[in-house]
Parts: sequence; structure tokens; C-alpha cells
Amino acid sequence: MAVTAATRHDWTLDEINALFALPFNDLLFQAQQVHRANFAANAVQVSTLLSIKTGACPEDCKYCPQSGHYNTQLEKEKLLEIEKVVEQAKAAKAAGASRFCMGAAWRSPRDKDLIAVEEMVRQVKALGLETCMTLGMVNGEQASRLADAGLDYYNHNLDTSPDYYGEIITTRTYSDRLETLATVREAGMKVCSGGILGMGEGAQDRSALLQQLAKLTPHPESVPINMLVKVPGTPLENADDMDPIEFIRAIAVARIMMPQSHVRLSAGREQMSESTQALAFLAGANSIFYGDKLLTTGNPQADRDRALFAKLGLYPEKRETCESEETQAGRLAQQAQQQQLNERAAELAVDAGV
Ligand code: SAM
Ligand code: DTB
Ligand code: SF4
Repeated sequence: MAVTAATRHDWTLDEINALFALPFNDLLFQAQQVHRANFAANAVQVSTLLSIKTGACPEDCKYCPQSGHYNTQLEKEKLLEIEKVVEQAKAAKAAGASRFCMGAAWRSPRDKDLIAVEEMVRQVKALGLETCMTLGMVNGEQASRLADAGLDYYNHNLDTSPDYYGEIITTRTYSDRLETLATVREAGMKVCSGGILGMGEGAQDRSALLQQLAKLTPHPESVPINMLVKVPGTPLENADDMDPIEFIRAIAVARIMMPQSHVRLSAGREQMSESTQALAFLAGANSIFYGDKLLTTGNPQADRDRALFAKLGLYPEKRETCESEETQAGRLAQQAQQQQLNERAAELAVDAGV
């Protein structure tokens, strides 16, 4: 495939399987070419997540700690107060995030919840952050209300292939999900949609998931690729570990198939080595969740991520907001420098036997 080939929505399974079957170096080289033709090579978009309503979800997604069908010892919470959400958003911004993603364990939002949620969008946006929400299925009216409140992105994942889907979720269908994605697009919001790998699916399912995502027209602006976080109490707690090389291949194939989308190395980084993460960036991942927590499970500590960025020469992609590029670059450079100083001080303390 030429790097400049037109963006396509008609990938066949044979073509996708052929990409997966390439020698690893050839696949990564192709993904790098596509990446560099479309993005700054070392820029990574950073989003911070917050669970605004936790647990007791009526859906039965087998991977999810928040499903009310499983006993995961999770502390359930009502919808967070707006002030708490804004406080967390401010902290995320101060730590360097450019987008704030709010998630609720709902099948779909009730209209009375939407009033509070709209206010959250307005107030978080007023801080100069991009906004994203993931609230389950939405109808046309709800999507328009969110768009009018200024919501930039709506996240709704396809999760897996159409064939494997029934093994993972029985309380709503694949077409329900596609319908929500179409509704979000119609309301004029940007789409964030991806899936989870490592749920016992086969290689064909991974190809078919990417095929479905690339069929969306236009492609989702953001494509989160999650590695299953195995949470005790969920039916997938003992799923077999996925080969990290297969995971990296999936990132590279997503990059090639959706050249202009941000591919997010999403859940699962806490359990991943730095080398696997570095390979994911090489394969074309250019977005991460940043901050110590995903929704209910852990994510690498922010200072560890800053150190990883410094080690790899990556930098946070500029946000489309009021803070000038220079101010942001200056602040982040200062944070990275401080991080290096702290590490050096810690090394010296060890050398000195302190
Ligand atoms: N309830 C809404 C929904 O499902 O659309 C929004 C929140 S839900 C937690 C958002 C996404 O998180 C899911 O679609 C799934 O892809 C991801 N997710 C949930 N649990 C996960 C896990 N244990 N490992 C990896 N990803 C997970
Ligand atoms: C996505 O694809 N991954 C995020 C976000 N979109 C909402 C959620 C990951 C959740 C991992 C399990 C947890 O922390 O509860
Ligand atoms: Fe509920 Fe979303 Fe978890 Fe499914 S993934 S159980 S819909 S919170």
C-alpha cells in the first residue's frame, strides 16, 4: 500500500489478514510510514479518565468490573457532583492532559441525568480542556443535547467482532452499538470507538473488529485499543494472556487501516512492560490515558509516564484550547526536567547509601 493511498472503508478480511501475516519488521515499517505521513512522529495525545458514575450497571459485559451481574467488590457510587468533576478536571489539566473523558456505568443515560451531565461538559470545556463522554447508548435527542452543550467526543466501543460479540455481551446487540455511533456522528460530535483484545477471541475476530471500525464513515477520530484488564469476579478474570507481539500487530494494522485516526494505547498499560509500550508507539499508537486511574482500575502513575515520555523522546500533543503552545510546551518541559532531577536525586541518595 502506498503511504498516500486514499482513506478506505472497504478493507476485505483477506487484506487485513495479509497485513497481520507480514513479517513483524515489514508491518512496523509500513505502519511507521503511514504514521509519519499523517502525524508528527513523536507527538502523543493525552486524555485523563474519570468515572462519574460507578458500578451497578445493568449490562452483562463479561470483561467489566462495573456490571451489576458480577461480584467484583466495587464500591458503587451515584452520579458525582459537578464540583467534584470540575476539581478532577482542573487537576488533570494541571498534570498536562488535553482531554478529559467522563464515563458512566449506564446502559443509557436517563433524561434527568442528562441535565447534570450537560453542565459537566460546559464547565470542563470552560477550563480549556477537550471533553469526551461515554454514557452507553444514546438516542438522537440525547446526542443533540450533548453536542449543544459542547461535547467534543463521544466514546462507544464495538469491543470485538460481530461473531464473537455474543460470547461477551448478551444485553445489547452489535447493531445497537452501530446505531449509537451513527447517532453520535449525525449530531456532529467526534467519534471515539475501538475495542478490547485478549478476551479469548481468535485472530479472525481481531481482523473483523478492525474491519468494522474502518467501515465507519468517516473513520472514528479516536480508536482506543484496550488490552483486557482481568478483574477478579468478572467471567474473564482467568482469560489467557495475549501475546504482546500479537497486540502490537493489531495496533500497527489499525494504524495502516485508519491512517488519520488517533490510535489509543488504552487500558492495560499498567500490566505492560515499557518495551511493549515503546513498540506500540512505534507501531503507530499516538494517544494514551494519563493519570493514576482508568475508570475503576489502575493506570501507570503520571510521573512514570512522564519519565517514559522523556526516555522515548515523546511529547504531549498540543491541545486545541486557549493555553498557547509555548505556555504548554514550557510547562511540560519544566515538569519533565523536574522529573529527571527527582530521579537523579534518588540515584544519588542510593549511591550515598541514604
Ligand atoms: N457504560 C458505557 C458503555 O459501555 O458504553 C461506558 C463505560 S464502559 C466501562 C467503556 C469501555 O471500557 C467499554 O466499552 C470497554 O471497551 C472498556 N472496558 C471496560 N472494562 C474493561 C476491562 N476490564 N479491560 C479493558 N477495557 C475495559
Ligand atoms: C476505552 O476504550 N477504555 C476506557 C475508556 N474507553 C472509557 C475505559 C477502560 C476501562 C478499564 C476498566 C476500568 O478501569 O474500569
Ligand atoms: Fe456497563 Fe459499560 Fe461496563 Fe458494559 S462496559 S457493564 S455497559 S459500564
